[in-house]
Amino acid sequence: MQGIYSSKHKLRNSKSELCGGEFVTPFETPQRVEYVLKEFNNRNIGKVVKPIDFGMGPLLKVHDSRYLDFIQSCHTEWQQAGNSGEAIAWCWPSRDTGSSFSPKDINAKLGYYSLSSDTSISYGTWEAALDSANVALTGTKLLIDNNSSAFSMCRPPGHHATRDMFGGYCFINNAAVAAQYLIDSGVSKVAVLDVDFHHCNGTQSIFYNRDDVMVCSVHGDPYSAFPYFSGYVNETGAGYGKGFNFNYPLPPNTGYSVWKRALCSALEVINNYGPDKLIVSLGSDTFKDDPISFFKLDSEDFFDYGYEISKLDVPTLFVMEGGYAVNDIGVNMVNVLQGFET
Ligand code: 5XA
Ligand code: ZN
Repeated sequence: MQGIYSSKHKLRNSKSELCGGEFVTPFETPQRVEYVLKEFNNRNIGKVVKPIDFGMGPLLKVHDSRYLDFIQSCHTEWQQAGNSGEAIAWCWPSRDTGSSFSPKDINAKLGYYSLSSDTSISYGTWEAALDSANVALTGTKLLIDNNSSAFSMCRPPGHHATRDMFGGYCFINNAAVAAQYLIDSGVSKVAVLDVDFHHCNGTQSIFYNRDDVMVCSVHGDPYSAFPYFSGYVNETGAGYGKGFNFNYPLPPNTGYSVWKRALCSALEVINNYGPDKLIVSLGSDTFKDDPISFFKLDSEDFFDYGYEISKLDVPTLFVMEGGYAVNDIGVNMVNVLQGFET
């Protein structure tokens, strides 16, 4: 399996995250991908290639153009407004205004285009996010050209980013951009399986009305976990998408046997759908020592579920999402790939 890696991810190196009422050093650090790359190479999983530049076209198929302009210009605009720290949203449109208000002030734009205050926009964020999408798209192209599987070492992650909102460390929805690119390349049916600890609110919302991209997610119950406002069982799609969205929320302290049962239910649903290609949003924050999550998976469980996914026998693109136990992130992520290749 080939890997796709860009050193430009290092440009995303924010210094501030609002967590538990305090500013902390962000959990989503540059080290994460470096450890994954190291383990991928140590275990000789495959060749590692650099991303191709796909331009803005594939991103505009999934995201609002004003939103992308905002992410691109935000840090500069923030500084020009006289701010010295990183750009952090702090004021949101009130739900009862319900207007199609177009924000002008940088503070208003931050609130308008964000879904949480954990994610600052720092120097280099746009460049890193753009190349993270290219990393996903290059993996997608490998899937199309070679009909083989690939691993896109995306950073920053993407699955919380909606059509026009950033948050949860995500700016461009890499998995959604990849899925849309597959559809635009003539693939009829794509499934996205999200195994990150957190519900993929962004991916879900982007494809919620569609039957050509099925979305299944196994995650921490949003009654107790970010993103709190989506990821419930009754969210099953709408319109043409009715019956093409599946959520498997699980409670605190869930261990592997229960988690695997939910995964296998999702795999059965995907198998019945019969996708031509599969995208796995791969987060290792289901690990027992993850600092911001509450599942109890061990490192060897990652190998086992990689094998379970391989039974679908569908060309698969793994897109890196979350996972913050940095000392174990390489082993856990690469275990999935090795289990898949067994
Ligand atoms: O998958 N999403 C994440 O790992 C980010 C969660 C952010 C919570 N502040
Ligand atoms: Zn996560």
